[in-house]
Amino acid sequence: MTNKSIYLATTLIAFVGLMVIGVGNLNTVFAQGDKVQASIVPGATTLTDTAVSPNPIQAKVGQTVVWTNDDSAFHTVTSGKIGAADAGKLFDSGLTGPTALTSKGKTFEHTFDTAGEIDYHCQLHPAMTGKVIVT
Ligand SMILES: [Cu+2]
Repeated sequence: MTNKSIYLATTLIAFVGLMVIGVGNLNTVFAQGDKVQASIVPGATTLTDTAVSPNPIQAKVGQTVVWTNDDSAFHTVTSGKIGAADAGKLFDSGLTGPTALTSKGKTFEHTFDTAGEIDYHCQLHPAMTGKVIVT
């Protein structure tokens, strides 16, 4: 390899690298506009279908719903109806781990890839129910 070809190869690698970084950032920018916010409201433990606002949550295919726990109690966002065989299969913030909504300010998010009406509930307070309508 000549010095010139090494120089060209290095320049090409650097250019491709910058392109990859650029496209990655672009995706991040667009993704931020594709988030739908929902709040687990203060006092949610005593509420039913008003425990999460808004209810239902409206989202478009490909959008990400972000649930924020604005209550002082621990909650879950668990797909399906309580006790259903498929409960928690699509999404579940869970009872443990990094996505668990253990305290105020914690968030959980899920991206909806297909249209439909998806029920969800809280495992700790089964009266808390909600729905996501994806169009
Ligand atoms: Cu709860």
